[in-house]
Amino acid sequence: MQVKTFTAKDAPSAMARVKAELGGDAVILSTRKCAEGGRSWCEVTAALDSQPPKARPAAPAPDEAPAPGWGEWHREWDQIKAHLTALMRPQLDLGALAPRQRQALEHLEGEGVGEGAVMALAAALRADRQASILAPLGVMVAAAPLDARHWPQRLHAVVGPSGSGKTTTLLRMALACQQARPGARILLVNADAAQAKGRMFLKHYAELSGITFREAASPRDLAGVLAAGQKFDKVFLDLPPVGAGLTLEGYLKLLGLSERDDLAVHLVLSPLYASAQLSSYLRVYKSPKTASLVWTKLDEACNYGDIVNAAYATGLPVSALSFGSGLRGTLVPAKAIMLWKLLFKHELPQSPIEENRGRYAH
Ligand SMILES: Nc1nc2c(ncn2[C@@H]2O[C@H](COP(=O)(O)OP(=O)(O)OP(=O)(O)O)[C@@H](O)[C@H]2O)c(=O)[nH]1
Ligand SMILES: [Mg+2]
Repeated sequence: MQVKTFTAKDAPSAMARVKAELGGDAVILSTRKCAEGGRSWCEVTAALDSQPPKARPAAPAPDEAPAPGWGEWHREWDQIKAHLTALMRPQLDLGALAPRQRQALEHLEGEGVGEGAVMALAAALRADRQASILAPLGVMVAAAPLDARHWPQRLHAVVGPSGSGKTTTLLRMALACQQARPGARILLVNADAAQAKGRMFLKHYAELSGITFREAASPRDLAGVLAAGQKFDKVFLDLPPVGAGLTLEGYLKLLGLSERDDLAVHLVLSPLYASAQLSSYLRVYKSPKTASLVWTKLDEACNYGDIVNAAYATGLPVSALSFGSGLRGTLVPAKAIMLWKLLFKHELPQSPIEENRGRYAH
């Protein structure tokens, strides 16, 4: 992430410098008119995502990580945490921050970012009044774009709540892989036997695209399909929502997948859930194998604070963003700059397909 301040005689000239140096993808963080000794000028601070972030977010401290299991005490613990945060809030001297840092934090709060994450960001900013909000935010919310370089695993599974967009995400992942690696042998496996619609959908598009499709109705079937699928370069696995009273960790054990080191599990979520619901999903679906978060239905959301909340609670990077129900041009590998545009400008990622450009901006 490059953050740079540009100075020019007026705002249009400063913006022209931003565009010339950082290009059209730059996000404007602040614009300031300055005057001194009869001289006036304009300062524009802009950011550009130049490289994937080097540092993965630090693993959350044990007391921040979602606890395994499910029960009444989770709700109580959430309430205790909320009270503690409310008590700590007055200690958080936002006045010690630079105005633009404070504005950025207030914007994030309005966006639905929870108090825990806001306080952690404020604490990081207090150390440096010059620092851009994107510095601590980039550490808290990492992007690991869903491509072969970042995700070399052979087996990719999607998990998540019912209707979150798992099946459509999986199919778009398989199609993107086919496009990126023509000739690659790809296997699509449906292990969600209860969902006739999703199964037919996957089967239909797999056949149309020349991708091999298999079904597995039980853990035994799945073991057989995966064993027989050794010759495939990439295997994409559609898993059903985890049943009541179970956690993903337990469910993966049941399926014989918990020890596989060629497996990456992507948790598919949308920012449309209430915050208690999101916390409960994160508890259920955080497991040693959960490797990334895929955000869907961004086109239907009115704010995006949950992207920060989920990253803060789990320490997981965001791998892909989905912003439409169609199959083409609606799922993109996540980049940090796309997250900042969502959070600060409500701007959806641009579709890679020319004819869709601009359709989704709001
Ligand atoms: N607007 C919008 N709709 C989406 C997006 N992603 C998926 N959908 C739609 O959401 C609905 C559910 O998607 P699925 O992929 O079937 O979700 P699922 O998680 O597999 O659902 P179950 O298998 O029933 O648990 C479908 O109508 C999709 O077209 C998105 O990014 N934006
Ligand atoms: Mg499905």
